[in-house]
Amino acid sequence: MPTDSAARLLASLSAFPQKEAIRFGSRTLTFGDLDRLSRRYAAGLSAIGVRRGDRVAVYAEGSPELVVALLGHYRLGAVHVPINTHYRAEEAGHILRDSGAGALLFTPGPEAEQVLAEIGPLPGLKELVAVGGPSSVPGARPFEELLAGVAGVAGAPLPSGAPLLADGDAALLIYTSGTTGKSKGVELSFGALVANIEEMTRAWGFTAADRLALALPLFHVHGLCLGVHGALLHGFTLLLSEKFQAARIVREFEENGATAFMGVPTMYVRLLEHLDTHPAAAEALRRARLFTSGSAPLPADDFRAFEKRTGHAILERYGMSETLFTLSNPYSGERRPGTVGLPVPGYEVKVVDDAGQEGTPGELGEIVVRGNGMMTGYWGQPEETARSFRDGWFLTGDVARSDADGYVTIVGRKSVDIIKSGGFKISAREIEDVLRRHPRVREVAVVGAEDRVWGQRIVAAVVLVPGAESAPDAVREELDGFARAHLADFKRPREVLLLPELPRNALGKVQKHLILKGLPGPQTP
Ligand code: MCA
Ligand code: AMP
Repeated sequence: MPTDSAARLLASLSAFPQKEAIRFGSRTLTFGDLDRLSRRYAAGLSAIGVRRGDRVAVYAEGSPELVVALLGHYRLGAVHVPINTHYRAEEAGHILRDSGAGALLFTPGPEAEQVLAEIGPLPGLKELVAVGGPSSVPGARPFEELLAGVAGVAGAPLPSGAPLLADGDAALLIYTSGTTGKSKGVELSFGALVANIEEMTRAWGFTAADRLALALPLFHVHGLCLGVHGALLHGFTLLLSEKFQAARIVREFEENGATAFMGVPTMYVRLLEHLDTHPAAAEALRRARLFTSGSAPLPADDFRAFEKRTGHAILERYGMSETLFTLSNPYSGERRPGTVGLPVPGYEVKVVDDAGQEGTPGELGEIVVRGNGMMTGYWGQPEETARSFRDGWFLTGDVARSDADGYVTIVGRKSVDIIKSGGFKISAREIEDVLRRHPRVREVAVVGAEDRVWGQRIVAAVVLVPGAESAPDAVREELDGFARAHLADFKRPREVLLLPELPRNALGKVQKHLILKGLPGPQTP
């Protein structure tokens, strides 16, 4: 029997066949179109040998086809594995290898094709599917071929009805950075996804009448889970953009009847800048029902500036790939600037000391959570999974205080090695591991410095190999080129400090806070 969770995700497809599901520029797809296309795509995938439980990786720009693919994967019971499209060969190759993906969807173009060429053949990766245009990659099938029925392969029956998937089956495998270099796969089940996204979006008053302006990437849980899964669960319309542009978001409200927007704080900085130069745009935003923010701290000043311009108190919430969405300011009730609010229904949240004991209100501690949106575990890493829990509570690594009335304020992270820039989570260790391979580099320490637009910006403190020094600008340029070649663009250090030595304590441990201390405060790039 189909279970509630998987069936709930597909229910709108048949419930609202004529209704606009996605508007993407001049294109529109109804829920009926999503139903028909995702069945065909699932049949096409099945015909080329993809089976239930297989991982299908998606390294592609946001488009309606990605929603068709997601639904097709769910119909087949294949696990959807998104890959950040900024990733270069080492980062994307790691995910393909670690997940054991049997098929990969990619957006054709020189950058992605170069990345695929650098990764080279992988034994498990049998099928490449080009989505969004023709590709010169040998053996790559066009996405349309899967929709049309695959030539030369015995036709597989169209998957019909809801899939035979249990709540505990893996739906998504999403890679996230940790403190230890390479990213880890977070396995999310249908049960966890549906339980948490339904609770969160219901608490925010979403219904089928909404039209969500969505410019978040579809390779992280913010855009993919809250945005796409929220739309599927409630039957609301997505006004989808491939890329965030403030003017485009305003147009979604002015011309396309948007009712809501979800963004990271950097997007609100950009919206505020846009309102500075286009004050009339505030009128269209004023008519909206809801603006939410998450993935990084929203500065209280930006909250207030946005409220002053548009009349909207941005609803800030908190989450993690591992736990989905666990704290949120209320929809009705006080949205308190600088805080992430109260536990989301289905979750318990505590702020605890190192022994796991809750303190008194106002005391700093680590946020620990337990509830129904929790990951199944880190893919293939049972020990790492076990280490991330204590007595059944997930250890978030985020440091916060809880007020007497339960509102939680995040003040930082336990590890300085986790950086959040523009909503992307970045491992300082991963950047250090790459830069250390440069022949001029003897030692390197990467830190996240406060930044007005990005929240944090990446700074690398570098000690050069004796005798390998050169003009500072030339060294910086070389390191920049090296970082560009090996890392996603957003992980590239924006500043390189050339130091005679790294600050260390008596035990030889690098004192990253001293590197940060030497830097100026929040900067606009
Ligand atoms: C782009 N750039 C960045 C970032 N993004 N630099 C630092 N941090 C970034 N996040 C740089 C590029 O390297 C490039 O630099 C220049 O900006 C222009 O690149 P472009 O791609 O055109 O930038 P953009 O389109 O303006 O991107 C900014 C953005 C984007 C829209 C804010 O970063 C974004 O979509 N962020 C959302 C991330 C997200 O969804 N996180 C949710 C994770 P150069 O020109 O020098 O090469 S899930 C999560 O956190 C939890 C669960 C939660 O609670 O939600
Ligand atoms: P990710 O691994 O990309 O899912 O990022 C999760 C992390 O983002 C959390 O552990 C927090 O550090 C951060 N985060 C998410 N939402 C907020 C928020 N509203 N305020 C502060 N930090 C946040």
